[in-house]
Amino acid sequence: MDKNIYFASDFHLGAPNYKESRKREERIVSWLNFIEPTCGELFLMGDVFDFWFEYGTVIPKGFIRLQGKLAQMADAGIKIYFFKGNHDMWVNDYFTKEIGIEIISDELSIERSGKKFYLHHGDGLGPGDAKYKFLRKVFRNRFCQWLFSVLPPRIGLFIANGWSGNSRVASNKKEVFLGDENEWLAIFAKEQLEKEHFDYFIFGHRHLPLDIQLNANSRYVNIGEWINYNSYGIFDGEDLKLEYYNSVQ
Ligand SMILES: [Mn+2]
Repeated sequence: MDKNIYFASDFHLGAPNYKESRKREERIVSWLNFIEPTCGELFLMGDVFDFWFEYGTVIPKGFIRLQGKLAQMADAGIKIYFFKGNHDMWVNDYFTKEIGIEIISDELSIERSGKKFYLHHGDGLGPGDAKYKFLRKVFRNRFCQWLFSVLPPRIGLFIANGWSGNSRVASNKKEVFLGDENEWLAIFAKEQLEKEHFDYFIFGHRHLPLDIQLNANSRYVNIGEWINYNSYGIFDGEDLKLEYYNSVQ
């Protein structure tokens, strides 16, 4: 492995308003410029957009700088993955056709330089949150998606923006660490470890950068979000690190 692998999630572009989102998008593009020379693979691990829905021939307006930058990186040979988050699970084939991005619907396990990674956005895993787990089934149901798709975008996006307006990003509620024993994605990871070894579990969704030792050989790293933290994961072939992007560096 002669280049690094980068992991980032929860940009929530579009929220809480156009101005704030544009500033964040420029910060993300600046980070992509910064990592590009050392980037072999880029994992965008969900909630890149606060809302995304692809109609048959129409996509939401905006986010053009990010899309242009990703297209340029992909054209230069960088492999890019896009995980469905709970806010942008309605991606279809646009980014694959247009940019060459690989869409990941649920978990992905990979092996790089002899290390095993378990990757997932993090939604709907572990104990609790029965309400969301039910909604996730509805949101991912083909028939429900078809019903939404036949609404005119003006109405569909109005509903979606109302929904997003209630999200954690809109209220910018700061997440609090619950302790190693109570963090539900740590609980989920420990359950997985009983079945199969992984060196690293990487999730987003928590909106809180975390680095938790699960046992002597496994860690759970949460890559945080880009509203407050600008946090990301980097694997250099030896070890996985949680870092923070400072745009003035
Ligand atoms: Mn999120």
